[in-house]
Amino acid sequence: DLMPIRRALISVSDKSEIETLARALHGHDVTILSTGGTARAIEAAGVPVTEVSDHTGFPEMLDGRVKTLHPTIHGGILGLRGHPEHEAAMHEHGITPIDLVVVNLYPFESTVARGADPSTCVENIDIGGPALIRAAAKNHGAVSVVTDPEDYSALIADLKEYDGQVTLGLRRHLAGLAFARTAAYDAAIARWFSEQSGDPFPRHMVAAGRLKQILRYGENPHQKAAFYVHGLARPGVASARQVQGKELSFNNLNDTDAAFELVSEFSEPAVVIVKHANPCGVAVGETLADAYQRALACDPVSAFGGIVAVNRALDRDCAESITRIFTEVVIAPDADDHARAVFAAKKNLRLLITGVMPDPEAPGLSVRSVAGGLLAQTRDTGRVTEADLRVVTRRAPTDAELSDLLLAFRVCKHVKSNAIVYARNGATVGIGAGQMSRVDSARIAARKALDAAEAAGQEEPATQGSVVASDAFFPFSDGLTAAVEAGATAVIQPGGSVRDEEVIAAADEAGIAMVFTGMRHFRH
Ligand code: 93A
Repeated sequence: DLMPIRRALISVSDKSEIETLARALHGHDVTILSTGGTARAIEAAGVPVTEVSDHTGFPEMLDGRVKTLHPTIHGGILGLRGHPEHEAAMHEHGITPIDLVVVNLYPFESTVARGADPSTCVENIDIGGPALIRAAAKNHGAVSVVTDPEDYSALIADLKEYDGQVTLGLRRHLAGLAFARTAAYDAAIARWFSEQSGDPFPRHMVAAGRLKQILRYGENPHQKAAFYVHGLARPGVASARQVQGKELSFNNLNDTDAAFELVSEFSEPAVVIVKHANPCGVAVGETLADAYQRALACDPVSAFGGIVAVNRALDRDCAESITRIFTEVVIAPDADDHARAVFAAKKNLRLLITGVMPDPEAPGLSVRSVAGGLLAQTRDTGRVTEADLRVVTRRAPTDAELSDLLLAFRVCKHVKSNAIVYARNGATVGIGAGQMSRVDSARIAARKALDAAEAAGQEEPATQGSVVASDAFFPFSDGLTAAVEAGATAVIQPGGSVRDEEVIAAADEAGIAMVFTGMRHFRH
């Protein structure tokens, strides 16, 4: 099962650790073949190297598009060892075996991520590299293939332990990694093409991603879990830098994503607190600290152990407010030194910094798994503005009501359906989420506002004089009636029910204002 390595082909774009590898191979008397740039890097490390073009007698050509695509190379990788006909054919054509292929690919993903123009992206589609990798992985019975500097140490360890040879176990493992790499690489290319052509749903849906982290467990301790990220990611949990705190859990990541996506909807200073993937408080304010206090007031009981997202650099005031109660994760585009010092005193709190906010209107796909497949849809980039609203009641909303209506409806978009959101003065004051019946969500939202008022020693709940949003139309007037009883003075909802007339009549009778958005925001 052990195979000696006598000749290696090295062709890498990411040249990190290449000297270490070249020296180790040289130490085992391995002959090294290499392409132009890689050969120069290896030579610079003082290790002898033969250019592929000298080995094949055929020059690199077409701006490097043809470097290793030659039968002398591919025959040397693919020929079966100990197979009389293969060996005779190789001998006849002067092909010598290549026992190790070390290739990492043109950086297509990062070229796209940095916003390069299309022709630069295309030039970074590697053709020869994947061919080398796939050939070596197919012939892993004899050949080793390494596609990532991370794996150099495992190879070097085998060579050392087995005196210049590699075990079948490692060759098999590396072959699996190799095919996963070329698959993810082509997936990124296919995704780029479908983005370019504006076709979000190609014939084959490929989920490109690199393992970022094996998580301690999944949603529950008996489930295994991992976090995959694709280099083309929007700013958020996948790209964030963790400044401090314990390791993030599966649920942390999911909740943090929900919080950050919601807070990115607002242009004014905003704070979102999330529990179990639903917001339990959202507010905008003059400052983040002000917004935080008002977000917290919505449901202080649920906010305990929550995830906090903000859309501005964190300052000391806001950091001090956040750390007054137990908070699992804070995510922000940035944090100043004072804020960082405040958080540093809370060792377990996880602080994530993204550098930038995501664009809420940027196109993209959201994907979820179902048994035996995936459901893919374009992101919900729908954003209702004042111009989209149709007043359907005798009374039109006041300016103050209007701005709260728009806020409440925007929050609704990020609340599990059925969603009912009460808001007042730029803050949510009652959120009902995830119920099978809309009227239950309305009642729960009002009930939570009552509880919050009681806990704060206030006479009446903040739903008095609030506005209310519904993520989908009210099928009956009962949901609206529940909102009126809670003290709502204005309603925002998509409209479009066969019973719209009944619901409008109930609103008029109660003297409240109602607007239709014409857009629904289910979220499940
Ligand atoms: O342009 S290619 O698709 N044509 C080739 O024949 C080829 N062979 C290796 N790109 C090719 N490569 C890639 O060149 C490797 O995958 C590696 O990423 C890169 C290394 O080039 P250099 O050694 O000149 O820096």
